[in-house]
Amino acid sequence: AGFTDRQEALVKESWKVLQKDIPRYSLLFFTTILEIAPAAKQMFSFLRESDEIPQNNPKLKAHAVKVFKMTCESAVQLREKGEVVVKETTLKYLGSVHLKNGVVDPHFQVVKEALVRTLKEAIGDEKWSHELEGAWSHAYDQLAAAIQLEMKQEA
Ligand code: HEM
Ligand code: ISQ
Repeated sequence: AGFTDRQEALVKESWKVLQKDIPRYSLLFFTTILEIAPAAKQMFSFLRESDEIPQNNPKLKAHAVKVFKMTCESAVQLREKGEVVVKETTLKYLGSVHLKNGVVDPHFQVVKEALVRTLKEAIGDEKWSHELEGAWSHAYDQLAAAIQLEMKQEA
């Protein structure tokens, strides 16, 4: 299904809020993933060597930002074209990175839940809405589906 102007605007506005404190929200995003699925720790190279979650890890930050940004871009594409199209080379690369690191389907639900919780913390309860959650969830699901399909084709 497509996406309304309003849904797109909601996603874009909340992405701006996240951008106000990238170090905080990328760390919160990551911490929440591990809170929901502690075993996922082993999959991340920047964590395997350390006991604690690194507080200011450039890789962690950059990857987390990419997830936020790509989801936001997916929202724009859903509104413009009614579907999410990821550049072929990006999709191939992300498919292989996730496959290689042992990511499986249920993990995508974990990351989605962590993304939503992080957003909720950033936006605040007063401004939070089901509409906002629905818009991000939908954009994320479409993006995740593209990556998952690529992973299956490569496996
Ligand atoms: C790496 C995006 C879902 C685990 C990455 C990278 C990006 C990314 C951009 C960095 C690739 C690089 O430059 O090396 C996404 C997006 C997702 C998604 C857009 C969903 C829409 C997931 C899920 C998991 C996961 C569900 C499992 C919990 C990982 C791992 C790495 C990675 C383990 C490698 C990190 C490392 O050791 O360097 N992801 N990801 N990702 N992702 Fe995801
Ligand atoms: C990689 N893939 C999905 C989510 C992530 C969150 C934080 C850091 C890296 C990630």
